[in-house]
Amino acid sequence: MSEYNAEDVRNVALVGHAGAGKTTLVEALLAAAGAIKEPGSVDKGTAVCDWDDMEKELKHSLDVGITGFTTHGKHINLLDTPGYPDFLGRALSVLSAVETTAIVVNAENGIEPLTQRMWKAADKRNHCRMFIINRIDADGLDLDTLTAQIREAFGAECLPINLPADGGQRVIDCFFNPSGDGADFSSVEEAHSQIIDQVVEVDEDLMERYLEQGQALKPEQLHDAFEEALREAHLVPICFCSGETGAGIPELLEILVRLMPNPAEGNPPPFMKGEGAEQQPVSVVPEPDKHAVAHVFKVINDPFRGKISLFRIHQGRITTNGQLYIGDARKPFKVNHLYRVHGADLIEVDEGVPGDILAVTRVDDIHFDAVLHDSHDEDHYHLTSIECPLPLFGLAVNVAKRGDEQKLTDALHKLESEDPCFHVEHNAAANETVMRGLGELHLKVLMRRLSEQFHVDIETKPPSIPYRETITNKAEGHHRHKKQTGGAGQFGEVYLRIEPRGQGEGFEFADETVGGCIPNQFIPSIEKGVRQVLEEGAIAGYPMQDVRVAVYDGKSHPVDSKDIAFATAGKKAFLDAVEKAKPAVLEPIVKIRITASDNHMGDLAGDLSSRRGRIQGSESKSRGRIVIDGEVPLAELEGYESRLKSITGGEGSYTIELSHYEAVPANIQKQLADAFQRTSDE
Ligand SMILES: Nc1nc2c(ncn2[C@@H]2O[C@H](COP(=O)(O)OP(=O)(O)O)[C@@H](O)[C@H]2O)c(=O)[nH]1
Ligand SMILES: [Mg+2]
Repeated sequence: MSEYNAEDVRNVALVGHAGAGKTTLVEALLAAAGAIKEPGSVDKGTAVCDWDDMEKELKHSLDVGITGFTTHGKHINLLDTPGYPDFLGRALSVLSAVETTAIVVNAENGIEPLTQRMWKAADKRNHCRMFIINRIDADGLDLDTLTAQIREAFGAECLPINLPADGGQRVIDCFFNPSGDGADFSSVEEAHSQIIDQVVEVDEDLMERYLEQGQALKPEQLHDAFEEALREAHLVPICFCSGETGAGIPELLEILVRLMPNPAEGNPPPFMKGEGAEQQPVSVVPEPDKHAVAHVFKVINDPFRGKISLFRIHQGRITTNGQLYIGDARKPFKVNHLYRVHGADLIEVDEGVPGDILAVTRVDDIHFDAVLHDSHDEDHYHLTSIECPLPLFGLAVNVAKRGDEQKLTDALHKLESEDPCFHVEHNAAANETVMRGLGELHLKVLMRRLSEQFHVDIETKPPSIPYRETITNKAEGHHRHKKQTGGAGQFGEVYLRIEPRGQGEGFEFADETVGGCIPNQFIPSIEKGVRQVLEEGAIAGYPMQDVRVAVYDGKSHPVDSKDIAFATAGKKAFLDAVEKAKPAVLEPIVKIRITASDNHMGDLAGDLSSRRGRIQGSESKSRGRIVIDGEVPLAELEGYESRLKSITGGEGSYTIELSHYEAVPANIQKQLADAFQRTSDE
């Protein structure tokens, strides 16, 4: 039996930029709730959620850390996430397991890139949100201004629910028991009435009692309206604390216990049934007596414990010895053991209720994002997925020792299954395997796992750039394929027109022949020939995109015309047309955002323009920081990480995302075409 019910569960993801103090906060909360004797430390390698060897060594979270504790009859699960943009995929994927996203802000640094990114993600997911301003023990803070900045960036619905006092040494509650003075800014009274005003706006009866009858409302009377305000993001509480000194930690705990939503109070999870245009939203509710429905938000391939699959129960109960289906599978697996997660430890339990976050081990068929359920009624269910950024940092990998190829493939496959932002692709044109991630650190960490956990030694090199080909003019092409050698001959003749389409519009093929000059059955053969060129490229060996091809005339032969003859004629007629249609090689252009100290602005701008980049804007941040936005060809970013570190003395960082494709300069197009000529002549 579970020691608590669904309504007692609180699931909270701690998100925000690296260094904000999320992992330290988990320690402080665990200690305040009595779940651990004393808080551990990230710096000493004793924190519950930074348990991995590499995390201890780097003193930073690289992956999600999960723990839970029971206090005041409530069970609180904390999902600690990494704050480096490199590990964004891992941070984003836990959002499907919680109702509440708590965005932790470093009081000294203020709003940082990941603060904004995670706010957007929580907003998309319709999460109840709160801000935790941490590290209020630091000297020389201006928390009044920071609060104003947060309200300006994220809306006036963000309101302090407690206030720092005595220069951040303690925190005064402004909601449950608002009394006392000495707040470092604003006043308890003002903060209290701002919150109440905001909450009563979602409930007319309450509003009337409060505004017209002047009734003082107790926290209990406000509870339902408070939850509604959270659900609608009509209220986003801001609270203050220091994970280091413990100031504000009991207050934060009280907010989690008494105010943050239980599974029924949060917005319902976006479950869908069916695929594509056919899919329909379905209701999944946190009631224990319904069919079980759980969602796998993370899998870990552990060298000792095998595959660990972490899931959140959204409906029904899951018990040991029960059976669960994975997605649409016909055969269930038996739940031999169920575990709760506490950092590195798996603690055996015999039952999970709605809202619970649990794990099973060694069920190899479970994959990331799978839905587990105990009745075929819930076949074809899936949870709307979280949008992850496209991984653009690539490295071509090869085994260092011949014979290890299969080992490498298997290991890469496992890593890919754990991380939504890590992709492995095979580039047939260049015959290379390319791994792609969100940043150099991301790939570095995964490479270490390849060697330490999977014992594969690899060699890496920069990957070929994913160029594309297209045409820029209309043209016509013709080919007559005729072969007469001994026995049966081959004959097919094709005339076609091609024209460019808009970027992203794709390929279109049309049959505009009249009078049956080409028998119907050969039209698909011609398309097959054209598609072969699209895949292999016409001028430089890269896939061709955004073209319209219309076959308008041709000839056939009653005996010698066959599939192969028209495929060849189609291919060559298309190549003939491309040659006259001003073909172009396109390259990926990325949006780049660089964060650094503002005295490096000049050097960074100069370096970017030497890489054919352009700066589109910059914004000054507090403490002499600057954020620079620009565009640059992906091909020019080779080695950028180390260049940036050397310009900024190690402190600068950057992120990229795909913007669009653009024609390469003529000299580069010539180089690429010449290289293609050479390899195809070999
Ligand atoms: N002064 C101070 N330092 C803190 C506080 N919280 C965390 N730190 C330190 O900040 C660094 C980063 O903390 P960590 O918990 O790893 O941040 P995370 O990246 O958000 O998980 C560590 O050196 C912590 O000891 C705080 O409230 N005050
Ligand atoms: Mg951390």
